[in-house]
Amino acid sequence: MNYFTESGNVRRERAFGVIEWRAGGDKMELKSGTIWRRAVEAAGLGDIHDKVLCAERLSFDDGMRLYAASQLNVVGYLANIAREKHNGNVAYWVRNQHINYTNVCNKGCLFCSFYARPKDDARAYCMTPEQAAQKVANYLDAPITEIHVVGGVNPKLPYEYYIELLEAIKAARPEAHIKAFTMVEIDQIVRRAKKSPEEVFEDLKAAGLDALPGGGAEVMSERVHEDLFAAKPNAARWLELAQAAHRCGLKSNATLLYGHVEQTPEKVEHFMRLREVQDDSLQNTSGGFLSFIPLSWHPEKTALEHIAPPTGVEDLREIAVARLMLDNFPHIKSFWIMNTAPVTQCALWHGADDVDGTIMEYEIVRDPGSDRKQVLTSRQLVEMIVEAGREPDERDPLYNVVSRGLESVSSVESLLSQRFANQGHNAANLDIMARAEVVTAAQEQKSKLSDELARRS
Ligand code: V47
Repeated sequence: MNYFTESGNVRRERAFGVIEWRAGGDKMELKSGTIWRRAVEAAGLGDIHDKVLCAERLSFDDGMRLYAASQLNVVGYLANIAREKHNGNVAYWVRNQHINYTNVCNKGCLFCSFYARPKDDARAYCMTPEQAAQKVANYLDAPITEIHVVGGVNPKLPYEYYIELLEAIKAARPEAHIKAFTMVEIDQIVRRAKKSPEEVFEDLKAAGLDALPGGGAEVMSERVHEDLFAAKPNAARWLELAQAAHRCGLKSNATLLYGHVEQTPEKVEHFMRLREVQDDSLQNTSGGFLSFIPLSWHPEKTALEHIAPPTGVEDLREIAVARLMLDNFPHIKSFWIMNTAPVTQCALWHGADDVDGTIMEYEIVRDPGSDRKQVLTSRQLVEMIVEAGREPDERDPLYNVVSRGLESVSSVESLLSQRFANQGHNAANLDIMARAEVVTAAQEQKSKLSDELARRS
């Protein structure tokens, strides 16, 4: 709306600010007091807004208040300011392939449905390096740039297995980056190697390792560690290994598993600890952590199945608070497998700048009765971003831009559909691949929940 003020100035009000031209002068002033400012103040977050505008660091208490604020849209608005400062209008996606090389795990985490006990579990599997390489070979006609490799902590695997696994994958697809092993697997590999973490990272790099995924720290709280994943290395060890990786020149990600028994101060503490480690690495390098991924917990088939999963609304708040607290992390990812495609589209306006990728197959969270394929095609990822009003950029795991906008969206998906048809995958799966939102049964249920919540609010 444009109008004349009493002093004859021309004033233009927009949701993002007020611009005023003085009568007879060319000076322009930007004023606060906008619709959004009023909403932020009504939510009691005016001081945090000021800090976000000046890129001033938020405190532990600020983090607690962002979780407590009743208006998600205000928290999302603040996160979006930070998001656009870091990444403008761009939303990243990646052509990737996940390989979960073994589900055998001796950690027994109560939040997990993926693992099989080392002894007498009919579900147990472990790929040989050659079988993992065959998985890579299955997708050679798709221009994948990232191979994401994680698995359980399988006590039978010798050090050489991990080296050979990387070598076999690299040989099958030399041009792709390998992003492999959470710090929990690294802890196990270091023990098997009987070497220092630095020596192990150098060996793994020589075998083809390019970067490390997040995962494994879950939530940095001794209490939750004791209750849900006591057999895993604790937060201090996870951070120590991440720092060793960064010193060896490897980039890594970090995650937070939320929505189970954790409490808000524990999540804020998680951010504070990650931020501190990233500060340290920024003193010597361009920063060891690349992306932070809040992981929405899926209770299905876990020992904690009685706990209700987080809603889409909660997922958006996690993304937003992460963006605001982790001011030294370049990227915040909304992993569509966990969050669903529609929630991920909203997340692009609540702090996220990355939707992850094509995935292909995912074992850690899936409907046990369904096919293990969980795919979004490159076209679907790009359409999802464009429909949400952001500019898609395809990236590799190190966030080098591979293609911009719609430039590289080809007929990859029809190639994939053909191959799946040849391999006898069922019609429902092909139907899923053709849809704009690809969601597993669990994810569909979750998005129904968030629709219902939106209708009630
Ligand atoms: O550490 C296990 C989580 C993680 C469940 O770095 C579960 O780009 C939800 O770290 N519900 C592994 N989550 C996955 C991971 C990851 C995923 C996507 C991208 C990146 C990246 C990393 O999965 C585990 C654990 O926190 N997890 N069980 C569950 N039922």
